[in-house]
Amino acid sequence: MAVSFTTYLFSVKKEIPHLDDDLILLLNEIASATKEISGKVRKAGLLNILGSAGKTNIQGEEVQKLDELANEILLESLKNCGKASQVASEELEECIVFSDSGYAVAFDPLDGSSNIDVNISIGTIFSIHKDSVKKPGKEQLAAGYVIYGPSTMLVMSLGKGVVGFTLDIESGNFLLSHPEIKLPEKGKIYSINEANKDKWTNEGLKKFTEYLKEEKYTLRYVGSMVADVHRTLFKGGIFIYPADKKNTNGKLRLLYEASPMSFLIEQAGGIGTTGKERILDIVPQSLHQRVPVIIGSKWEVEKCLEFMKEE
Ligand code: AFP
Repeated sequence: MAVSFTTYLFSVKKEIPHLDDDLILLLNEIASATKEISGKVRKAGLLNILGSAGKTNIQGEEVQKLDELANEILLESLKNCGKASQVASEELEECIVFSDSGYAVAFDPLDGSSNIDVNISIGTIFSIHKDSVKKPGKEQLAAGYVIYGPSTMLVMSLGKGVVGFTLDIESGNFLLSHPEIKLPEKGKIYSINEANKDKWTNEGLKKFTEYLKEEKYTLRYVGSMVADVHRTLFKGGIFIYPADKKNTNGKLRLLYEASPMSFLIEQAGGIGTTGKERILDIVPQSLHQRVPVIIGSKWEVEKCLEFMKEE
């Protein structure tokens, strides 16, 4: 039988100095919580948990019932495991502080909410720091996501490459399925919401997407960052959510979207930038801070920056 998530963590413990028993316990709690969320997502239509919860969150977005449920499941797990010092969530205005030392967790409980009711891949994104979530992404101890797609996969980095596990429904275990995920140097796919093109503030970016079309790239855009980044990790290419006239700092949140995804992309051999700076160098100023996101294979991101600089 393939290696389970817990066995894998203990097997790499000696190679990763910061991977102590408390962090292993915390990661296992996140894995268990996402298994529970996966179960809810897979039969959401039968459980009357589709649709809106009839309220808006700190982002001004309509909260879906599954957003709320996923948030509660993760909060409960993190509280019970007793290893989390503080927790920040897309669905919570403020951080919840459990203690002044321990592991600080930031998460997007259900990324891609607009796709929930139409049964398109969604996910949970998590980022783990020591003591406080307000640290630059390069100091993450662990980051990853769980994608609820045709299969449920957990993709993670502990700062020594990227690894993937697939949820085995029979045993209920996340089993090692992708021991070493490496981003192709160059791809043939670009991912950006081109419907916003007229609002993009950088003309060079518009020329870049036209250039990719001439280069016979194809466009794929799901609208769930987890799904669009997962595809980019495996197929290569580039995912972009730029600043535009509406979202002048971009739309995606630094702590629980841009930073953990950039950590994975860099660990897999790619680049994560705002167009002006490395996303993992940014010192967070606020909990729900937004940043422009350009992440993916080296070749495409460097080419994109060339076009954006010519602007
Ligand atoms: P949430 O619905 O969880 O906020 O996620 C959606 C998202 O933040 C991210 O997953 C997508 O990449 C992006 O927004 C989609 O935004 P557009 O609908 O504006 O393209």
